[in-house]
Amino acid sequence: MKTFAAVDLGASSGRVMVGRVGPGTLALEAVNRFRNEPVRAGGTLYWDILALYRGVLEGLRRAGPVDGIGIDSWAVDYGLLDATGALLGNPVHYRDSRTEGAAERVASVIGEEKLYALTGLQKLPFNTIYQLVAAAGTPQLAAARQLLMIPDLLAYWLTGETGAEFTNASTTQLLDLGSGRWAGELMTALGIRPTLFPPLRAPGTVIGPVLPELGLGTPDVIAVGSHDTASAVVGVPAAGPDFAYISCGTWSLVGVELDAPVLTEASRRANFTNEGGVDGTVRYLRNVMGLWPLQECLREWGSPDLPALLREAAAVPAFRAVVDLDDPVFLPPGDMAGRLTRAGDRPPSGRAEIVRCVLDSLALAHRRAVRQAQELSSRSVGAVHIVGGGARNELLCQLTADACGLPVLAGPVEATALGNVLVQARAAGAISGDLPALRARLRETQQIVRYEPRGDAAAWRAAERRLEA
Ligand code: ADP
Ligand code: LRH
Repeated sequence: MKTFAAVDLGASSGRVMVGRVGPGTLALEAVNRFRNEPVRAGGTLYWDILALYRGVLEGLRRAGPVDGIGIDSWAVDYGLLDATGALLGNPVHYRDSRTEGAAERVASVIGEEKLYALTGLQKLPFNTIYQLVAAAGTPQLAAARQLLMIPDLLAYWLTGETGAEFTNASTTQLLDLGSGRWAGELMTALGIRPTLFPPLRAPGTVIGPVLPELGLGTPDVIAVGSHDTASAVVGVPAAGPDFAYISCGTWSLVGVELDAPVLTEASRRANFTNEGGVDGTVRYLRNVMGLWPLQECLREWGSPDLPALLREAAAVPAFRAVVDLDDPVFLPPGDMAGRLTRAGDRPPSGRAEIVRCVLDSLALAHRRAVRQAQELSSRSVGAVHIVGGGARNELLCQLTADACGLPVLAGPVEATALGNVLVQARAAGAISGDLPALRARLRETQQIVRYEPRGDAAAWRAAERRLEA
């Protein structure tokens, strides 16, 4: 039996999990969970990176001796290091407003069609490329010698080694999809210094041993799919290739797994992305607003009991209010209940109706993305897997099955940590096999709940038409 620590930092919370892997065994235990609370200071929204690092260190201390450590986190954000290796300021949160107008500046240098052909990425206002263009000319960027994505920054603090893990690098929109290398010419054309970017490293490679002075022993830190969504998709317990996944937490990442990117004009217009996955796969997906609006409402309402609120929402009649959750108006934090109320064609009133509005609307957005993913990639789908915290939301899982007209297989909730552990375990020789083999192990060991679609297709079509009106 071998033991691996998975550090998984989501936008709403972080955790350190211990995974035990042996013949027929894959067991996961949480040793530390901590909230991820951004801080606004001087008008900028930051991640509290040192609080997160403290949570990681505490988790690794509690984990005890392990055979490997893997780190994943949300994508696109980074820390800058100066010439001595010191962190230059707190990493800025992707929901900060500094990127306003940056996409237009990039488009004036490289056309959107060309950028899509080169990088395969959907246009999200907070992609690293736009963040760096927004930061152009700041003394901080001028002083920077190295840019490390969040998981790579934590790995640097643990090992002293720098590098850029491939799956997360693919979310920067600064990676050449064809060659799998940094897009140096694109960077130069945009005034971004290519020397900021360390060499790429593949999931499954050893980064280095933990520094002895940290008092955690010296296990190897192993590169995993360090983009949390890459690890989550490894952790989808699918039986064959004909599945769609929804990695459902702060975001819903909705798509299919492919062997090759889809770079058609229709795909670009539908804002589908081709992110780099583990074992050379392509995560062909769309970012749907996810449970973020619900999280923000709960924050505003002083964190009421979520299961109780979901029971009340289940009793609200369907489709009283629906909103287009793809609208970027919902991206920033604050006044979420107000924005939802103003956006609905029939304004929801009261907490239960607002929650129901979010869930009906999210199921509608899932439906649209699952359908588009199939159409655009020509991959037909027999079931939808929901993994992540959203798999605990029975109402959302059922509504998604209804909306998609497909069975939903919900779980594991901790698919990301499981994907992280599996890639480490394979690198360390504790298990072997390709992604289907890793997923077979998940099916044998993890609890999965099945939701059958209830046949009210006409009602979903009618609700969809209300959004189009
Ligand atoms: P992230 O990685 O983006 O931080 P998670 O995968 O941890 O997100 O999922 C967090 C979400 O899980 C929360 O927004 C919440 O809606 C949902 N969730 C957590 N606990 C429950 C629960 N008991 N019932 C229903 N949903 C839950
Ligand atoms: C989910 C996620 C997603 C990105 C977003 C910034 O946590 O990594 O895949 O688009 O955060």
